[in-house]
Amino acid sequence: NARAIGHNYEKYNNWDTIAAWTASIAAENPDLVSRSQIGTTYEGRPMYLLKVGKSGSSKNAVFMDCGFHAREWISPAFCQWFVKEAVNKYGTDNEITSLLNNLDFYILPVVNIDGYVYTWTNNRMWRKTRSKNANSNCIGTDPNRNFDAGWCTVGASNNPCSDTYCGSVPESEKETKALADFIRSKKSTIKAYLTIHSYSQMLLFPYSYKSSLTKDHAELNSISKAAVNQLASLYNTKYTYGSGAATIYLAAGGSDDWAYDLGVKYSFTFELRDTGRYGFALPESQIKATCEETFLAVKYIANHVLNN
Ligand code: ING
Ligand code: ZN
Repeated sequence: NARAIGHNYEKYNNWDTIAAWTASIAAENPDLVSRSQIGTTYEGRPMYLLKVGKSGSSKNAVFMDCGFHAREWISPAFCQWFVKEAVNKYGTDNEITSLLNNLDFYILPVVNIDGYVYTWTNNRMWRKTRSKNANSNCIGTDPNRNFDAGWCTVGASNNPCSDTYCGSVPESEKETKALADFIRSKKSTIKAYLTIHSYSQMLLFPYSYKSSLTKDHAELNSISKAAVNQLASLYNTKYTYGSGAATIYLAAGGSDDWAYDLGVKYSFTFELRDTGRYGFALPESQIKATCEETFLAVKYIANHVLNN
């Protein structure tokens, strides 16, 4: 199928192109990739999920999502890159072959599809979903304030006009509900949750909704240190790391904190390039290097999951 073969991984792709790509990458790699739909967005778009891994019984899984926030375009670009690298290197690269033989990767290339479409058509800097709010003319909820983890207690707003509006209730958004339902349904096999944002060059782990440290803090901190060292080994890109509360800001309702409290120990938020020069408008010329370096960090975490 020429569509995925000719897919341009070094450009930002619109939703129609990404949706078509999910079909063709699965069709071209039936032994490694399968596509399902975990839900439908507020505006009615299908939320496609790719399962990447050699078929086998009772495998543990890593879940990774991209495109929570509409304007963070480098994030969906990374999910596409990740799937391409996995299928292209399977069978020749020993490390990737072993990862795909022993783990399944669930990849959700765009969570907030309606918002992503809106950044292509109306407002490049849109962040939230596109759902209507009762008693307000303002649109949208911040999907990363909409999870049931200290919901709306800190670093979030109950004003529908705010960019960090937490929503009317936890999982009020069809998109966050679909994601949470999927993870709950596969709770026993999902060992890692990775959510890809930009920008700031940080690797964050729970908690963000409170300042106290998790019981796994020492382990998550040492994984993060090693993962950012891997990332920097390629182009010397510097990442900071630590709990969200101590590293970026106190913010409740994030998906990584929710996944961790559900029992997914290896729960991380990536904040990809850059540190503010271009911000959300990271030039396409940086897609390749950003994805290559990030791939090393994700691979490190996946190997840790496999060996622990
Ligand atoms: N940053 C994240 C945000 O949603 C974050 C930081 C991570 C908050 C984890 C809460 C939990 O604000 C970006 N750039 O979106
Ligand atoms: Zn974000």
